[in-house]
Amino acid sequence: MSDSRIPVWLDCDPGHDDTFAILLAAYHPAIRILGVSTVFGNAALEKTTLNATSILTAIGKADQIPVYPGASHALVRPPMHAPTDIHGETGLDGTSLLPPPTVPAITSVSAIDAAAAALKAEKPGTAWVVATGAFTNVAALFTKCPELVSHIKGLSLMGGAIGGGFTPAVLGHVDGVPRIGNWTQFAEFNVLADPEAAASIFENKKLAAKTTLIPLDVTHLVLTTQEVRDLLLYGADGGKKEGEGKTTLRVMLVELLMFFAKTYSDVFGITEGPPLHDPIAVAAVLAGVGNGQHEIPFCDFDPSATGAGAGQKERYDVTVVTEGTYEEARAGARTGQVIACLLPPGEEGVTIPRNLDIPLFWKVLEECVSRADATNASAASTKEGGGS
Ligand SMILES: [Ca+2]
Repeated sequence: MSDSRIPVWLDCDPGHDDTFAILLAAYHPAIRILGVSTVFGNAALEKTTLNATSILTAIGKADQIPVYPGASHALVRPPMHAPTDIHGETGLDGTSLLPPPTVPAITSVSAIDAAAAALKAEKPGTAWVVATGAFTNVAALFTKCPELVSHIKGLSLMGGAIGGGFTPAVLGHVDGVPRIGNWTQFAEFNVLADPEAAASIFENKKLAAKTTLIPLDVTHLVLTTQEVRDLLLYGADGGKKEGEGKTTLRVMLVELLMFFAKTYSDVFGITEGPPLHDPIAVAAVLAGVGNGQHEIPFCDFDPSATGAGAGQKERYDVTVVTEGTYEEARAGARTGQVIACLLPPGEEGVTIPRNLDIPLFWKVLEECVSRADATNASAASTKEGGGS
């Protein structure tokens, strides 16, 4: 029987929200994760790599999903790491329940070569690359192996901020100044961390036509409210069923979210609950599941358009501001800003959804936590049964 699941390579920089991207990619029944590569970002590369292996251990997948350390700095810039008030000293502060990794990262082959080999082993037009950190590894992958552009099915990126009322999301204020970016007034972290990498992806028109960009304008619609945190902590039935809810994994996940909640409230003034960016980029690969429908429907048209433009698919020409240093960006330059221009109807370009089915997204994510709980429980009982 052929495996109809979607093959996915996940590049990330864990990171609180990367944790949920890994969980969704590892446990969604329609996704077959090929491997994980890591990149600098939320913390230095050694830390994001350690975090990736710890997360896979926590969800019972360490022996099945290989982790490869990738780039420790941008293509042409020094490394830029998130300040410790965003993700903490480790890049993943806020819980003591993260286990030490049982399987180390693989360093005998480079992340780029491992990703290329894994993707080429899949049938043409099937595999996705998802990136939820700086786009350094992804840009290097398609530069080294340009033939992969026609081979893959798609590229899904979490990054950028559009602004201008692209969605109704609140993007926040810092020091009383409204902003579209989460790192500077204009730039989102993953793009600013390596603007040249982002630019090289969007300049490649064949690749751009296969790319879905999930900007802050969309992720800030997906807030981890108290209700969502309760769902993740107690499960879909509120923990009423014997032996369900509040497992170590669930407590750990919610502790990570709570750390993020405080950050978003303290730094960005978003008090309803923190946005959960990265798993949305994983959810976007589920196009084509179930008779061509999204498992989690995304809206890639302007819902407010009426008349002839109503329901018209939107595709964008995307450019990135690469002028300026990180320091100049901090001082107000537009470095790392993403500029999206709507293309005429029917032209190919980057897909930038404006919304998704958010309650369904949370339901699907919780189901993945449930599956991870079952895997962990089964591993624990095997251990007990084996007497070792
Ligand atoms: Ca990330």
